[in-house]
Amino acid sequence: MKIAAVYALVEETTFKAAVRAPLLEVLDLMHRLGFDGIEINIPDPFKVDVTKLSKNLKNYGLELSAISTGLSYVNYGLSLTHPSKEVRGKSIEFFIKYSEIASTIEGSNKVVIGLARGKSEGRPLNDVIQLLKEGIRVILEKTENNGTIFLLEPINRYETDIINTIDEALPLIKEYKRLKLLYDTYHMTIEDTSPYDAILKADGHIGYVHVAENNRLAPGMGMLDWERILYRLLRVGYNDYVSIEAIPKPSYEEMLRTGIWTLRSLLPKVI
Ligand code: LER
Ligand code: MN
Repeated sequence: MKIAAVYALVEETTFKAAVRAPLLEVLDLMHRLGFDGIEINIPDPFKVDVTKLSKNLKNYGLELSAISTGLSYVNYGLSLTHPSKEVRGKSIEFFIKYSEIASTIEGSNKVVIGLARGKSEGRPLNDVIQLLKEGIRVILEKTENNGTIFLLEPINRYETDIINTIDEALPLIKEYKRLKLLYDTYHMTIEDTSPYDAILKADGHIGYVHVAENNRLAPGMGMLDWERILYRLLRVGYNDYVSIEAIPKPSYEEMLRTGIWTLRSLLPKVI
């Protein structure tokens, strides 16, 4: 299993569960702590200097584990289910560009569909799901040549009302070959009977994993049983990235250090 952490490529945002500090400082620390990759949450993919970013990651020996996209929603209000066709179109354009970046930078070639799916905003849920499906269909069609895997993430009810559980995500995921499940321990602690059971439900469909405690701090700073989580992931055949998506408290340095130590020290036990 490989370990990454989420970094927000942005000066200002209300998004809390990511590292936010000067990029080179963060890359240097992650390299020294033994991280394999970094997940980058990018607000506007058209404003990224991809060559420079790619070079920086390479210099510090880190892969791009995935691109997350929630900041396009948090910072600019873009979503695949927005009531305005124009805004939905813009969100689709962003996803196509995210996919281009993911396939250019060395790494997993994966793009997260998290908060940028939007919210129902009072519309019938079925109609909103249709919009989401249509958006995903267009994105997959237009990115066919680069083979990017898209990751649909069930998110807890306090952040969205569209797809909160694995059971709700699976029918959609089964419809498309390049759409996989993003299992997030924090959201499943809120939404499922337990985050451990959720892994069994997702059997065979997990394409990526976000890890944080019940309180959304780094693994090791809360109540979850990480040995059980890692063991179950391996048992259902998931052996790729686990990406720490946690609130950087007491400091981002401590969050990264405790997170990777907790996970790394358990891995030899569960294999
Ligand atoms: C995004 O990966 C996520 O987990 C959301 O909860 C963003 O807050
Ligand atoms: Mn997540």
